[in-house]
Amino acid sequence: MKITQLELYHVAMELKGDFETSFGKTRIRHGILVRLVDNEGYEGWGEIVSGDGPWYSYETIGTAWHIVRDYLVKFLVGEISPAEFQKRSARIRGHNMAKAGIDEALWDLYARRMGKPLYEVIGGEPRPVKVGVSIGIKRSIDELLSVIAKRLEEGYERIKLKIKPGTDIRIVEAIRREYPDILLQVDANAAYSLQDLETLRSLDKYDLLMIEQPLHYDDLLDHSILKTKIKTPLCLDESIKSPRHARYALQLESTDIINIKPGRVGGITLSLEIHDLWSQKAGRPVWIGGMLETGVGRAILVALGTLPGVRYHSDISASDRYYEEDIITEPWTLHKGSVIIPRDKPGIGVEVDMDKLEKYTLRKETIDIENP
Ligand code: OSB
Ligand code: MG
Repeated sequence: MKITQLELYHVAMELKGDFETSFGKTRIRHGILVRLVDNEGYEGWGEIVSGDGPWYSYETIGTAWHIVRDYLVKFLVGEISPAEFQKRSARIRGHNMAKAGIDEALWDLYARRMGKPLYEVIGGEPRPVKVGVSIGIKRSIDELLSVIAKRLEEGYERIKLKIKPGTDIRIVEAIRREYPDILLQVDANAAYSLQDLETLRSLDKYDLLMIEQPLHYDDLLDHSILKTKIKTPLCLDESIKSPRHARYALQLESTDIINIKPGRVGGITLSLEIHDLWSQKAGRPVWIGGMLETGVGRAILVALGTLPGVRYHSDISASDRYYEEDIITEPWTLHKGSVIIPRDKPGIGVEVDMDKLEKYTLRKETIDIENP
């Protein structure tokens, strides 16, 4: 396929409520939508999940725009495929979120040209995807309990709680008292160190599915030490930045489970590599993580959620968990059994509502691939 045009949209969408993690609070969610057009008029969409600041990772809207505009577009010249893009863009060190946006749009375009749904093209199974909901840090336990009650009523069967030092044992204890049997897990977003071993160990009592990224965002070694000292299964998010990191984590025994986020690891191609290494070769479970994506990014998560190695509920909630209004024509909805159903339409299976997209766009740029 031959790409003729690339469009970037910096969107700012207000979340229904604050989303607070150990690294900060988000109310307006920033992201970049990527649209590619080929010489036959097909389009492909991707989403760059870098935030408004270097909090979850070092990437920002500004760095991603720069990397796409000044470097990645050059790799789109001539005959291109998702695999060819990997080869060409491997020269760029890091900037995985920027690369992921382009990689995803290429996969969408590739699948639309074949007239097949993306999930099928990447080797997924035609089945609903089990999903849960990620709940931010709240001001009080009462507020947290009422949010959880609402989410359970909506049909989410698995709850992920954000924790940080001082807001951990107390809240898990309160939730377990109210709900002894729900599927519950916690995510620390790198807020602890091995000094906090006693706190982390006391979570063992609460029958958690896993604890996600308790230690430093770059760490694989301390996690391997922690893993021998606690019973709760460990899951890594921030630390697994590439298939290489997944291999290190396996060798070092740093974690039981990996949360695969296409944005964090550089896109679909690399997500598939991590999935294959961790689940096919190592026989360990993975699940798909989210970054508060719009319906476009969410569609990519849904496709990845159908992969055979995904054996935990994924962080892919319905559009209305995040936004009053999504930018796609048919928002993602939750179905009975806590599932989201992949769509049997070509590519990512959603259409962007261009009026809505423009409404939330702060900045747009169109680049002619042959004459950038
Ligand atoms: O650590 O998984 C995380 C959102 C933004 C940044 C990091 C994380 C998250 C979530 C939300 O937990 C997952 C989602 O519902 O998109
Ligand atoms: Mg996480």
